[in-house]
Amino acid sequence: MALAVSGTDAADRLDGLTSWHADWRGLRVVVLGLGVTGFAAADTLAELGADVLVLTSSADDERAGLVDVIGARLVVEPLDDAPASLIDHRPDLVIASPGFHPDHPVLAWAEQTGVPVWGDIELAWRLRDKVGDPAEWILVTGTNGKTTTVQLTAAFLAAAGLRVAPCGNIGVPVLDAVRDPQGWDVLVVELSSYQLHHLRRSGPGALAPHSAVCLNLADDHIDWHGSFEAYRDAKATVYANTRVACVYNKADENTQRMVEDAEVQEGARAIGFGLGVPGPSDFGVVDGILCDRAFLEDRRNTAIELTTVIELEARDLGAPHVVANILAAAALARSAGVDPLTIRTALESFTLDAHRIATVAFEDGVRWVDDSKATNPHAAQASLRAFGSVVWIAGGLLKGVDIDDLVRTQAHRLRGAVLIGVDRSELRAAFERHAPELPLAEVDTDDTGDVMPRAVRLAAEVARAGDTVLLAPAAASMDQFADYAERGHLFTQAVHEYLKGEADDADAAPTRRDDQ
Ligand code: UMA
Repeated sequence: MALAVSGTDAADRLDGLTSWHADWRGLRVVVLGLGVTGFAAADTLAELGADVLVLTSSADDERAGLVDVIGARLVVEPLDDAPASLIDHRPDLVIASPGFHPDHPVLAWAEQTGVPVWGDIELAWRLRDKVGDPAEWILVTGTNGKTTTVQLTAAFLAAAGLRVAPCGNIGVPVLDAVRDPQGWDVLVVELSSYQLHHLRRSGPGALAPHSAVCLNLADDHIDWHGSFEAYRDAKATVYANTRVACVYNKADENTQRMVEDAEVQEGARAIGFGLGVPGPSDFGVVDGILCDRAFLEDRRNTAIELTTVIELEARDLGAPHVVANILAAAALARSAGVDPLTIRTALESFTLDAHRIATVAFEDGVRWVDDSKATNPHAAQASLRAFGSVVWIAGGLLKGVDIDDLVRTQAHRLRGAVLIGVDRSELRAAFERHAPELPLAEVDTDDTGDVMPRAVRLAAEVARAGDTVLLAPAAASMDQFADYAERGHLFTQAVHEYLKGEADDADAAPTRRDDQ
């Protein structure tokens, strides 16, 4: 029987594991989950010689089949409790995939027994010296706009000739980026609140990013974190130990306070961004010109032009929240030395991902917009604000957040609303309270294929020339769709079919005598 290492020895050993080239051999690790994160963690640790057990309540067959090949073991079981396989493995360390809730029985067991838990992001940080000089890390979080801001920042850095990898919550595990043999100059890391929850702010595994931003903060994932305060505290971790620039949103006090309270490194600057006139050390907008008033010598008296709102509108990038994302990304890129002209040039070829405030049709004066990515009230509010008169398609899974304020503050711009999804009653109640006169229609089917055709028909009945029919559900999609992308895709398809049907009907209609 192997001799048990004392708790102190195990902790000392883990403290020393801050490099790819450290000795990870024989370390007993339990990896929780076998999604993209769990697989990347198991693969990495097995390559380093650790003794890896993957525990998960479900796994797809392809990944499950590969666990053996990479030299790890897999146990698939319900995980309602700490299973015997976990206890028998006697782990020195648990690596939790982001989706594991903080109260998960295995994490509760780890806490009770004193076994450290790391997220995949800490593991990746410790291993960042695998290929040549470690890349700089730029961190992006926030309730909304993370992925767009990561893509913008990466586009600006790439246009400046840097080797840059967007990764993290965007869908590519940071461990995959760190292990890429080609090496990178900069990783632009999107962090979810789940990933931030598992990060420590000090000690050997604490991140020290080049720059960081929390774009905004609003109710989301409250069911996961337990309270808004816990969610906010997780998000605030993004700024810990920042070395160069802490970028915050001037329109969101929470983000400013996070920067004020953050323990950063000597010399790190606070840089604000916002849609108003920038102060010295800010990014903002003056007379339709986006400007940098932070990274220049004479910031008291001058500012540098980055681009204009008109140019952005011409490229479908003019919605206020998109302009805010561009300012934040420009601040991060400028903090890394990218020049203003490079940013302007990169914007000329930048396009938003699908389902983000995308105009999918314009017919008879009505604009049809797919913003299926607006999965919470804060995102839906930003979307609604971009238009004058709106027929709003809303609803889905509300994830425990309050919809009341959104309905109250946005009702004035609505021509009507069409409610979809399982949490319709909460939305309906909010409309009854704040806009009882507003035309309201409901789609009560659960049939995935039928929801959008019906919603589109109902919306078309109320829409007038000059209106926008906006899918910005303010809710998650999983009650009726595989994900927000499927929801947006089915909406777009339904819009095109509806408009085609209308056109065919018009063609087929007998010509009236007085038209001749
Ligand atoms: N699992 C359990 N028990 C649990 C939870 C999960 O056994 O209680 C298992 C599942 O059976 C599965 C695996 O864990 O085998 C899934 O792990 P995961 O949910 O952490 O998902 P990954 O595939 O590892 O993807 C994660 C992020 N997912 C979540 O945070 C839920 C991805 O973000 C991210 O792109 C990826 O890591 C790489 O970093 C997705 C997301 O929805 C896009 N994020 C949320 C958001 O953006 O709102 C936070």
